[in-house]
Amino acid sequence: MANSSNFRIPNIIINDHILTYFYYILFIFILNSLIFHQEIYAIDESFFVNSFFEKLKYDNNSLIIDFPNSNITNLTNNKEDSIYAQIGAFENNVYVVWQESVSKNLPKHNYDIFFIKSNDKGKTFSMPINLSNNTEFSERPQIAVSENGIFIIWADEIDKNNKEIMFTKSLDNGATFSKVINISNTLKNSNRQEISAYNKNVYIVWQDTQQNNTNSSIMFKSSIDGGNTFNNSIELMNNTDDSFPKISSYGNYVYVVWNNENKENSGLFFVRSSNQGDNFEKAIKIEYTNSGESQIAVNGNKVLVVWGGLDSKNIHNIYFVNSNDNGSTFTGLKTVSEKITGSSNTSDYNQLTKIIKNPLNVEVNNYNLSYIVWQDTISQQNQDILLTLSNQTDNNDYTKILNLSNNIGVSECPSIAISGNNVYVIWEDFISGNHEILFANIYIQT
Ligand SMILES: [Ca+2]
Ligand SMILES: [Ca+2]
Ligand SMILES: [Ca+2]
Ligand SMILES: [Ca+2]
Repeated sequence: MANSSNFRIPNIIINDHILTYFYYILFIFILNSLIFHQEIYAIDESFFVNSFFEKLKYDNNSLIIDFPNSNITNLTNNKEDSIYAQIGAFENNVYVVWQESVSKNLPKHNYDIFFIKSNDKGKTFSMPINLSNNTEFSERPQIAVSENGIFIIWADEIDKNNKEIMFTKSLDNGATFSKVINISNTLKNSNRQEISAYNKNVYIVWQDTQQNNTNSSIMFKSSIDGGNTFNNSIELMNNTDDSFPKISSYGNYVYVVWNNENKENSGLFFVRSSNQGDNFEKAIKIEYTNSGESQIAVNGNKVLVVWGGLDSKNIHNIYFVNSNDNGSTFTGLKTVSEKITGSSNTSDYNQLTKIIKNPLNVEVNNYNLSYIVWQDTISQQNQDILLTLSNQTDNNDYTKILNLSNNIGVSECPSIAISGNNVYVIWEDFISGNHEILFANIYIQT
């Protein structure tokens, strides 16, 4: 009996162990399939290396190349109104924020700010996190990413005449976010916010507008401890009209650009700080006339300022200026049309100026290449998302234009992020009767 017991006991233990192990494996399998089914799948970059990129590089028949629809991912895919998405990237990570209606169980019209992330260069995305999760109308999220964290802002309508800029950050790669804080904290209407981050430095600009007044101030606020504390706000300019301040940073430099439609002082303005936003030099006017909503991107000492039109102002081309000395001096005015064709006297130039009809919501990113993405009018009913790029190091001209959305209906409000050879563009599209956030991963072979 003793022998038999001795023989059997270990067997039972082993069986129990195997059973426990089996249940564990089963549990993991079920958990995995649950998580997996909730993830969003995007396309693989290998496609582009073999076919799309070759077409982009060698197709001489067309100035505009259609991006394949089959390689666009719907990131939201819900019945809610999903709009105004922005994207950030760092190493293999891609982060997306957007504004979405959350009408369920609420007496009033409400939107919240949602966040998703990918850890595999946009192949799969996590489930959304609601960052604002409040009853105020939450709008226009912006995102900045550095090796020190993910920094996100948006505007909450506290009451009818007062919006405030809200801030949250994640220091664990988007797993959790800090308590939301009010950055602007003024009685004026605070909106049109933008954010930039460099290491632990976080910089925010917005527009503060007095009640019943179109004139507004360009406001700036900085943190040099990863968004734990913020310095007092600085007013960069007052008495501006229809301004859309934009911000970028690198090293100790902080750069801000904005448009001013106020007739007394109209133009495109640029100002920089060389001491992490402690104070700013005198603002300069980059362009006196013809300016619209601008964007700015920085890589090392290279500064690129780009602008298209406004809703109220059609300027028929995309303009830009470069600086190679941290914004001390800028090149003369250039247009994307002439940079692609090399001359304003060619038929290609004329063709391009027909393609670039009314560029809006221009976004730009500076890496080894610089990229410009915008929304443009294809027909009365259709707008599409267009992208072009240039090789900065060789100072080459811009290449062809890619039509990324390439669909019927209004595609609008693009945002771009770059990490390595991956260029990520998202935008808002009206498909199946509601707005969705669409995602394109353009693999650039260099
Ligand atoms: Ca939707
Ligand atoms: Ca809300
Ligand atoms: Ca305010
Ligand atoms: Ca379209």
